[in-house]
Order: sequence, then structure tokens, then C-alpha cells
Amino acid sequence: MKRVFSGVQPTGNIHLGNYLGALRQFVELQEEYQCLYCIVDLHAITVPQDPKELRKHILDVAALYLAVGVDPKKSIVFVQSDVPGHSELGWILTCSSYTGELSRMTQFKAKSHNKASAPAGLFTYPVLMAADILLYDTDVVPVGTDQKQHIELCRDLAIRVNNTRKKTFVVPEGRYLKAGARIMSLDDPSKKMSKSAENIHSRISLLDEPSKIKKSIMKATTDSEGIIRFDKEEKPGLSNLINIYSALSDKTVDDIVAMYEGKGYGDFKKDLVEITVDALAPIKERFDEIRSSQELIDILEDGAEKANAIAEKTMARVKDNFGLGLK
Ligand code: ATP
Ligand code: LTN
Repeated sequence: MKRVFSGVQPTGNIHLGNYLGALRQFVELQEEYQCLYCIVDLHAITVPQDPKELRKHILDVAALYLAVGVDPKKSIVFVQSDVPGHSELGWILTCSSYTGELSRMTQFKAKSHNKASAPAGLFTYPVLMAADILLYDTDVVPVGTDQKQHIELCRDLAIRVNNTRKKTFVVPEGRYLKAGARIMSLDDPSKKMSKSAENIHSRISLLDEPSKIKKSIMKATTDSEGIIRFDKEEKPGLSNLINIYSALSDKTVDDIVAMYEGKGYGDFKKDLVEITVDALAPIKERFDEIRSSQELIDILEDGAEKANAIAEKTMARVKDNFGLGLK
């Protein structure tokens, strides 16, 4: 069975972008692949984190994985720092990476703001991500398109090591879901919807109350044309909302545009509120149940054990091919 790996950072409330861009694919893939879904806490500490909050967010993300439909009987769900191989392989791959290629990563440029005091971990972040993926001989990595550059780096590193040493790694492929691949921020559609943006109305979190969902959608930036049509260049705000509508219903963008011919943004937004609230209600209900159960901890412990068993095999091969250690 081919293998899938993906990760989400425990840095805040998971939003619609995370769900449509990544999490939803996780559920579909578990039928066809052996899937590993990780809560990447080592990635989260590339920026300062409050320890108590971080722990809470780890369990929140784990519960959300399960609430959206990841099935621990089919998939391995675990916390990154519970498997030492991630850090170990991260270092080994850091030594095979070039500072030039890392300084071209757009996420690093965006998050470091060119400051000399930017944490070095932000710079090497994509290498740790490559380690996450290569540690499990992953074939397919489902992510949002914002991660494309990191996936390409991971492939380059795998190929580089394979070409300079014995064949060590499986070269993975990214899998980008089109409908929800890039959900934009509701208050500024030139930016992606993000957990870390200051304005809470820029995003819809999966656990938002209906009143908050309504407020965020009704406030969402559109334009003054008043006609419902899909045009990413001229009407990025409305087009983003149409995309969300389409991803949460079984309607295509063309269906939606046809349905709202002659209608105003108010009607469209009201319906989008209803569709969003209905889509998220069962997720929130399941989340509340799972989050407070001991079962969640048991699932993560069991996941870490299974992940470790795979990781240890890869690390033995890597160490051997690099000549590290005694055996
Ligand atoms: P931040 O926005 O604070 O940087 P993030 O939400 O981008 O955080 P992650 O938690 O690591 O960061 O993202 C988890 C997954 O969600 C990744 O696969 C990522 O590609 C996807 N993702 C994140 N934002 C969006 C978005 N706006 N649209 C689609 N997919 C997204
Ligand atoms: N970098 C990703 C999170 C992430 C990831 C991974 C995704 C860390 N390791 C491995 C897929 C595979 C992000 O910021 N969205």
C-alpha cells in the first residue's frame, strides 16, 4: 500500500483554509493509502509559543483530525515530537541543504521580515518538513498550494541524497486539491486565510459559533459592482466566497453564478452563512466529544508507537548510508 504523510501545526484554531486545503483530503485518502497524520509541534516552536497553549493546541488539532473523519483504525495519528526520528533526520538533511535554496523560500521571507533576530528554526523549517515526509518513505503529501515550494525542496533533497549516496529515500509527490487549494482571507483577499492573522474575522475557524460565522461572512470584503460572477482578478473577495460556497456544497462555480443571477451579495452571503454553519456543526459536535475523552490520548500514544516503528527502520538505513554511528 502506498503511503501518505501530512502535518498541521498546533498554532491556533484550524480554519476553513486548513480544512478545505488539507484536512478534507486526509479523510478521502485513508481508503486508498496507509496514512500518517501528524501534529507538527516542532514546527510550531519556530515562533515563540506559550507551553500551556501549545499543549492545548496539540490536543485540539488531534481532536479535529478525528472530528473531520480521520479514522485511527485506518490512519496513524501522532505528535511529531513523540518520534525522535524527525529531529534526527532533520539535522542530517540540514547538512545536505544549501543556504541559498533555503533563503529563496517565500514562507521564510514572509515570516522573518529580513530581521537578523529571526529564529534560525524559521530558516531550516522546510528541512524539518522534508524530514517528516522522507522518514516514512512517503509517496504522496496532501497539502494546500502554499506548501508547493516546500514539497519541491523535499523532492530536491531526496534526489540529491539518492544521487550522492546509496538510494536512501522515496521521492514523494505533492497532492493539491483544486477546489479548496487556496482559501483567501475574508478581510483581505490578496492574502491566504491564516491562523496567525490578527483580525478574527479574516478567517472562519472550524469551531466558530454560528453567530461568529455569520458576522465574518457578512463583513467579508467584496466589491461595489453588485453582480455575482467569478473573476479572481477583478473580484477577488467575491470569487473567494464563491469558491468556499462551491467547496462546501456539491455545486460548481458555474452553478452558483447561475443560481444568483440578478440577486445581490446580501442574498448570496446569507446562503453561504447557512451552508457554512451546516457544514461545520457536526464537526464541532464530534470535536467536543473527542476532545474531552481519554481515548484521544490513547490514540496518540498508539500512533506514536506505530510511527516510531516505521521511523526507526528508515533511520537505520539513513545512518548506514551516511556512515553514522557504529552500526
Ligand atoms: P498560518 O496561516 O498561521 O501560517 P497555516 O494554517 O498556514 O498557518 P498549517 O497549520 O501548517 O499552517 O497548515 C495546515 C495545512 O493547511 C497545510 O497543508 C496548508 O497548506 C493548508 N492551508 C493553510 N492555509 C490555507 C489556505 N488559506 N487555503 C488552503 N489551504 C491552506
Ligand atoms: N509546513 C506545513 C506543515 C507541515 C507539513 C509537514 C505538511 C510540517 N511538516 C509535512 C505536510 C507534510 C505548513 O506550514 N502548512
